[in-house]
Amino acid sequence: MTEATEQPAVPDEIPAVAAQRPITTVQQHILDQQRRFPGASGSFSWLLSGITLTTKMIAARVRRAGLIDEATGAIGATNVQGEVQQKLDVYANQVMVHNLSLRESVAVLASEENEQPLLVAGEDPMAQYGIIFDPLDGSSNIDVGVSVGTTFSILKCDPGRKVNDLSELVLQPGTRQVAAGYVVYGSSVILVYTAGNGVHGFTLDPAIGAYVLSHENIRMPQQGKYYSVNEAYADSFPEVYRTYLDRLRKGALGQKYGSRYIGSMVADFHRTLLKGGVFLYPPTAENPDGKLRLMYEANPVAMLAEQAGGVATTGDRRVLDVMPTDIHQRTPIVCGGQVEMEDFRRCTIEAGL
Ligand code: P6P
Repeated sequence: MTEATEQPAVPDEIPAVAAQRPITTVQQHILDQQRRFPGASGSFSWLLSGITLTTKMIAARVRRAGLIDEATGAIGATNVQGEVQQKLDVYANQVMVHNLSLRESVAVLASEENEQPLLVAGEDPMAQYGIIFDPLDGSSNIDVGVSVGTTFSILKCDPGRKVNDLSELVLQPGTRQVAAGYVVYGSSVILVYTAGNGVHGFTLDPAIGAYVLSHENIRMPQQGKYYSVNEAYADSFPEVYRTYLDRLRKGALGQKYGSRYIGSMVADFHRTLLKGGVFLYPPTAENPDGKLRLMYEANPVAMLAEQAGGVATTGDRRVLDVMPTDIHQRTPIVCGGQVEMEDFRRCTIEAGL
């Protein structure tokens, strides 16, 4: 029988807490994940480092909103969406495009802030990914200190494919996402991502400037306590939504739900992901197709929800199955735990939808 090898003693100079709780950074986590996929190159982790670097730069500026002129207020222009651009919208978009363009595996970038996608591949054979993102979602909340976020969706694409319009390279259903995630700039800065193997959260440790694993393998609770919707538009919601919300308020699911609505999708979804419940943005009179964008808001959120055991629909079908026709197209979304979403499905059936 071989001599059991002595476990090497933990060197004295490592503080006890470090020995008890090893730090896992997001880069380490990605590399560990990639080891599960033979043949996966390190290009994905290098690509993701472009996103983590960008969001650290955004976080640094969000944290100083109110102290520096560059971080608050509007620039006096509107973006392709016709929305007033905040200074931080422009900054966040510039750093996201710059940092990701330097990653040789990136072929195409599509941003909420740019009408058309950007081809950044050049002739590099390594270029295989398209990244669709909202550099700063909910930016109108910055001046009042409310959480904002960055969202991203990563697809494989072939920059060599002859297309009439660059959008064709990334107009793929959400089921084709190879990864998706967000960063919420809230009471702490948290990166949440999935590469199809569960959902994992990393908190930015300002002491060391690194995203450290803090929420491994997040599971959305089967049932929560809150619904999250902008009730100001309730009169114009389709009837099935009003019926559903009424059921939640009156205890039809075994408890009377409370309401939480921050008005920043990333923050409202992050709470739903961790605590359960349901987040919804229904069709309204002002936005008959819903307000949220399919490619860089609904799809990332839907992939995360499903990977965490939740459900995400457009109201009548799975978000991830929608075949997009425009990178900025909108969609209604209902996204939550199994219990809430089963009841919503039942309401749609009873409504004959
Ligand atoms: P409303 C922020 O502007 C945003 O795009 C999402 O982050 C958020 O969920 C939604 O719009 C809020 O819209 O109409 O409720 O103000």
